[in-house]
Amino acid sequence: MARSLVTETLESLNPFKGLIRQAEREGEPRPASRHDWQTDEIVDLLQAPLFELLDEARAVNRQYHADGQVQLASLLSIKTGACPEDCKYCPQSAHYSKKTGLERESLLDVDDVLSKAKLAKEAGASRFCMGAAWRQVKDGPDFDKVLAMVRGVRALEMEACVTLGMVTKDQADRLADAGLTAYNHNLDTSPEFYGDIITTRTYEDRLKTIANVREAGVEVCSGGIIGMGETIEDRARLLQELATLDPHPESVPINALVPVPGTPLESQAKVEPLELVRMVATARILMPTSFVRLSAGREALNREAQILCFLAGANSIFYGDKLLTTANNDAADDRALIEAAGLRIKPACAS
Ligand code: SAM
Ligand code: DTB
Ligand code: SF4
Repeated sequence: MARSLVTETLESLNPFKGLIRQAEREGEPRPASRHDWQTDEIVDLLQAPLFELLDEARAVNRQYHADGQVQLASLLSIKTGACPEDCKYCPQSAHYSKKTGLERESLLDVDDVLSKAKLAKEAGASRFCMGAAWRQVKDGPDFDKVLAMVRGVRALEMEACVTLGMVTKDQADRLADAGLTAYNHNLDTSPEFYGDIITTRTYEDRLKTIANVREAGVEVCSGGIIGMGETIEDRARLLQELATLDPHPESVPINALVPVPGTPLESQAKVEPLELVRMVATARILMPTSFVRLSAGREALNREAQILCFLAGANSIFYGDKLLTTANNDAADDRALIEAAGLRIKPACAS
């Protein structure tokens, strides 16, 4: 289709640098995913005029996710607290437990976990995510129990995801053999800001675990957190790191900091909802095929802000009244919200 003079004029006037290509794309095949996004391109997207950014994210969403499905992922902490890492945002770190007062709990029994997974499926979840406050996986009886949980969740014909800290290639292979769908390991923030947030393991450690998971043939779930005091460049660099992975992570959780009392980040200012909308929209544009999950911090959003996040390309949420240790939105409210937005719950399947 010929480019109109109006389009060209708008583009030449617009700081968004010609990213408005929606009309030109109608009927065109999907462009290949890019893995070479530059930091300044991503900063431009993050701070584009809001409606321009939303238009672009909507265009990508229409091309790649026309079915309007929202994935419901239920989350369970299978081993809580006493983590040796010092992540400044995390209520489960042993470094802050005197101040947070969080009680540690040892690994749950397989049957208890599977009965919770069954309830989650009955409530409409298609994915069950299990989180352990470990620095890394250790071979032995606890890991064997986690493998049994994964097998049990898969037998319920749900997708199974775990987040257990660092894993070796051999451990990732064992998880793959148990049928694991995805492994969650977040980059959390930019490589430059990372050392201000976590000192007990490196960005390279994180990337290595992600590579081990990918090599084992398990899907990668990796995202980050906004609201920790990072700059817009840090947000761009986080998204750039994620979008440089080839293939892109199949799931990208976008968390807004939940400032838990007793953690070093307890006094951080609340994330402005439109900042979250911008982060979601930019992730959608950069990683068109991924599930972009509106994650922690959703409880602080009103219905309209959540709908804006769906409009911006979020197509997955954590579902159920609890995240790991903090509260999440009411499940019935979420089902009503999805219906009000004209979206549909992604059905469970054995894939
Ligand atoms: N220990 C494992 C790890 O760090 O990979 C798994 C559990 S950890 C709690 C999973 C993720 O939850 C973190 O990477 C972080 O992105 C997110 N998270 C933890 N506490 C949070 C908070 N207070 N607000 C927002 N996100 C948080
Ligand atoms: C992710 O990115 N967010 C989830 C999940 N992956 C494991 C965890 C959010 C935790 C929020 C704080 C808490 O409940 O302890
Ligand atoms: Fe431990 Fe994970 Fe919390 Fe960091 S985010 S303290 S690794 S549970």
